[in-house]
Amino acid sequence: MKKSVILGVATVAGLAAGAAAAGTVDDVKARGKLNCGVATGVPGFASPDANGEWQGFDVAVCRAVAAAVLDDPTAVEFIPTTGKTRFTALASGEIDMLARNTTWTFSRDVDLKFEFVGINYYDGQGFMVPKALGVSSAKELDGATVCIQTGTTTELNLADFFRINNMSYEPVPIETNAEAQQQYLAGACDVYTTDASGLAATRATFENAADHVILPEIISKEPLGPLVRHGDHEWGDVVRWTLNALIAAEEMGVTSANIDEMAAGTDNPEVNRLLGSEGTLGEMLGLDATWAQRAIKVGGNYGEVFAKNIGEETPIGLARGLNAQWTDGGLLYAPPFR
Ligand SMILES: N[C@@H](CCC(=O)N[C@@H](CS)C(=O)NCC(=O)O)C(=O)O
Repeated sequence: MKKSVILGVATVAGLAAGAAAAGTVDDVKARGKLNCGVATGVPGFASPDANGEWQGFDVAVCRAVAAAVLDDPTAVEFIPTTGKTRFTALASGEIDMLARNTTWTFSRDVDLKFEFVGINYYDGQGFMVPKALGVSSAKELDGATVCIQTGTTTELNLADFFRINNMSYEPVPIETNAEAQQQYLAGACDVYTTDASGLAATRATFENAADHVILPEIISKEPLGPLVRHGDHEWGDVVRWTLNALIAAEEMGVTSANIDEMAAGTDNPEVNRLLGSEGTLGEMLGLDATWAQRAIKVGGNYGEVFAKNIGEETPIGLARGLNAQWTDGGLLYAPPFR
């Protein structure tokens, strides 16, 4: 008798945990808003424009998910997070997902219990120095003072790099990219190190960008991507396949210019499944047939989002590089829509 009571309690507890863990899609729908964690400000990736509207490459992922789930790309509460606060914000449920220059690592997955749903930018850590310092390689940085954002992989890679090369450095710990920029320009540190994309974004805002050089060494792998909490697979699937939809759309030639025409039906069955004129992929995801269409319409396919926010025609000027489609020699490779 006692045993069955205990079992009963355990089962209910298990179910309750399952229900709570599986509820983010429903929570977002009930709230009518997606709580999306972003950076405090990295131009091109996530920053508010002159009208206070969040813009950027990471912001675009939040808006695409809101469009897919809520049919409204503006139904997003953007929650700025620092390197230190981002994981607590996600673990506590303050945010539904994090889309913020965040590197997929073993310990963030296994120990912190987050699920990276994909990679939206393949990056690596670099160094920026004032030209006047006369340094041309990171191996010449022995004894340098280094501005470094706390709670990041950057901090750890820096320690590894200097150790491997038998060099010493003095860290100048900072909390946000804005603070790093300010400290670096004020000469509080000789070097600013972060993800190379972040260096390009930061340098683009300098009055005299040409006075600063990004050194040739890339000392780490920084696969950046959106993440959710472990345990809620339905929600993980929604975010994962929304990102994949943007990537696949580029590969399949679906653009913001032709999407309405293609949505009516094409002679490519995978395009039809992606855009919902064939098959039931939306239903499988707990959404409707046109979820991916809405996600793609917000800012276009992955390539359009890249070009508009951080690409070579923008002040940030990033080349596609590793972030080209696999068909162009890059690493972007969305699994099949079938
Ligand atoms: N990718 C690294 C570093 C991420 C990071 O915090 N980068 C800085 C420099 S670009 C940043 O995004 N700052 C945003 C902010 O301060 O708002 C990580 O995941 O730990």
